[in-house]
Amino acid sequence: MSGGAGEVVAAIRRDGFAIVEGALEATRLARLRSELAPYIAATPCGADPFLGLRSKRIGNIFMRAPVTRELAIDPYVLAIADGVLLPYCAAYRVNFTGVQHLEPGEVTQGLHRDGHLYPFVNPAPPTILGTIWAVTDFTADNGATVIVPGSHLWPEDRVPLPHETRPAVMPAGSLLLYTSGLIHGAGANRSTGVRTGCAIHYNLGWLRQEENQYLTLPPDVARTLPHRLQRLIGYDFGAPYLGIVHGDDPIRLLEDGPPAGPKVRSRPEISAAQRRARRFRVVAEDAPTEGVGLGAAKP
Ligand SMILES: O=C(O)CCC(=O)C(=O)O
Repeated sequence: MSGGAGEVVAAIRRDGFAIVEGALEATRLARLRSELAPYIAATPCGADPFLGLRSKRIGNIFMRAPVTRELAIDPYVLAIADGVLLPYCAAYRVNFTGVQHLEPGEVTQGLHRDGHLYPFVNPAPPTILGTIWAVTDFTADNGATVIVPGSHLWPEDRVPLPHETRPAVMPAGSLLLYTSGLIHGAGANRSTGVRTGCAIHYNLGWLRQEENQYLTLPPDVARTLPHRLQRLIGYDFGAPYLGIVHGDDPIRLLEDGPPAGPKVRSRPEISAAQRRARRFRVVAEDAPTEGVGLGAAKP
C-alpha cells in the first residue's frame, strides 16, 4: 500500500500488518546498503536455529548505520507508531534495532509473536510495533518474512495451518510494519542471493526494551544523536515519573551546562497523553483474582 498514516494504522489493526512500498527513497536506500556492508561482511552466521544458522544478525544499528537514525524518527513512521501504540501509553520507545541478513540455504525461522517478550496472553493490546525496512527485495524464494494475517486477533494457542501463512513480498525500499500479536518469522532462502532486512521496533513506554538502549547508547554516545532520537531511545519519561534521573527529566543528562530550570517529573505532553491512554484491568490466569486487579478500567 502507499496510503496515509491513518490508513496504515487501520490496516495494522485489522490485519496485524501493512506493507508500504517506496517508503525509502533510492538515495537513502543506497546509504543504508553501503553503511551496513562492512558489518555484514564481518559478521559470522548465527549460532542457533532460531537466530538462523545461515543468518547474520547485527544490533546497535544507530551507531553502525547512521542513516537508520533518520529512519527511526521518520515522521510518517512515527505517525503510524502514534496511532498503533499511543492509545496504550503516554510515550513509546525504541525496542530493538537489528539487521537480519539471510544467506542462501537458510531455513524458515520458528514462527512466533514478538509480544511474547512480555507475559500477555493473545489477543492482547499491541505492546510492540515492529518495522522491517527491506534493504534487498523480499521475495517468496529469498526468505521474505512469513506472516500470518489476522493472527494478532487469534486465541493464544491457535496454530497456523500452511495455507494461512504468506510471504511478505516487497521490493527493496519498502517497509513492513506489524503488531506484536502477529505470528511471523524469517522465511527460507531458497535463492542464490541474500535477503537483508533492517528492523527498528518500538514498544509501549512502560515496558522494558528488548535491546538495552542505555548500555548500547550510554550518555556520551547518545549526546551525538538527534534530540528526537535521544528521547525515543529512552532519555525521556515513559509516563509521568517513569524513568526519572536524580528526580528530573533524563534528557538533562545529555545537556551541557547548568539545568535550564527546576527539576521536572513529567512533561505536559507526557501528562496529557497519560490521561488519554487506556488503562488495563489485569487478572492473573492461574492465581486467585481477588486483589489482582490493577487500576480502574476506563468505561
Ligand atoms: O527477518 C525476518 O524476516 C523476521 C525476523 C524475526 O522475526 C526475528 O528474528 O524475530
